[in-house]
Amino acid sequence: SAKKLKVFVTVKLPDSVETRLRELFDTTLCPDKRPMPREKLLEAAQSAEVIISSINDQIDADFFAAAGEPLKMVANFGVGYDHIDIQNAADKGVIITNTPGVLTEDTAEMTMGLILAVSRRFVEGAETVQRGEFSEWSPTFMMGRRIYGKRLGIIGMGRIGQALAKRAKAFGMSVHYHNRKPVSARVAEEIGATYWDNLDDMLPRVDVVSINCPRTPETFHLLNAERLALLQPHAILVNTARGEIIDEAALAHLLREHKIAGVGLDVYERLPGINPELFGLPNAVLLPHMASSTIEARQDMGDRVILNIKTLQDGHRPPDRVIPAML
Ligand code: 8YV
Repeated sequence: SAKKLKVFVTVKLPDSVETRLRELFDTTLCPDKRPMPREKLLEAAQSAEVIISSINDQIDADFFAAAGEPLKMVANFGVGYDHIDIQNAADKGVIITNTPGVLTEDTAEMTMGLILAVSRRFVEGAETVQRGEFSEWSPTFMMGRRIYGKRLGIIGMGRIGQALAKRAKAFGMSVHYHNRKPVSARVAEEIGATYWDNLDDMLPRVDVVSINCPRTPETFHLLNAERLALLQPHAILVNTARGEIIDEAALAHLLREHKIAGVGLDVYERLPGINPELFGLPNAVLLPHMASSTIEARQDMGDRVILNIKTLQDGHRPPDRVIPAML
């Protein structure tokens, strides 16, 4: 059998995944001190053949400058790879892989949950009870807005957008979407969604907006102050993609001015350093980047990472390779 690859892991993974990694490869697990210091990553890059990275690591030009001759691949634990300079990786001949497909349903589930949580005021209601402040029911208490019959506008109709579209349809919403191009005829028939070529035309015409596109140079601050201003005052916005797609300061301002009805966010522009203007608002449901955090998805993501490394170790082309042309 092939020589075991020297693998370095930058994050704590589920125990079962770590066990399998140690069986198959010459694995160095994530050091106990977390978050892992940057120097540790750069040091590991000098001798490792494979690095298992996460969104916490900047796999940038400095990383590739520090990387040693042995480095063959960075296997990202996650589908989004906006923290990886894939052009630089390609220039250096380093393979980049991600984990597509295995967290689609989980992320779509959480997005649907956020839409419901914001429109039906789950968090406000639950906190009211927890504080012991629910003692008498009234018909006008905690009124939210139904999502049945409403229009959902999805930005980015890839795997996750499509999984969300199916769920939204089952809840009685009509689905609209903006994407670089319309989906294939087969997908269009399956999801029954209306395509908007121009995002600015879609935004004022929907009740709920969900962001499900990758973060690329083109989608950075896609929802800037001007675009956010196109939303209707009763609209809600949810983001389970990447924080940088929304201008967070502009969004906080809009919420405070009651120009939109609510937001559900799982991702933020900077960590640490969520805009404090978002805090303390009853109509902002803020989650700690947990849309793909299920026992099942984390296992499947680990399996996918392992499959990619094992394939490389066996001398073949890893299945989930990402290349600059995909941007
Ligand atoms: C992960 C994610 O939790 O896959 C992604 O793009 O954002 C999440 O599923 C995170 O990226 C882990 O690296």
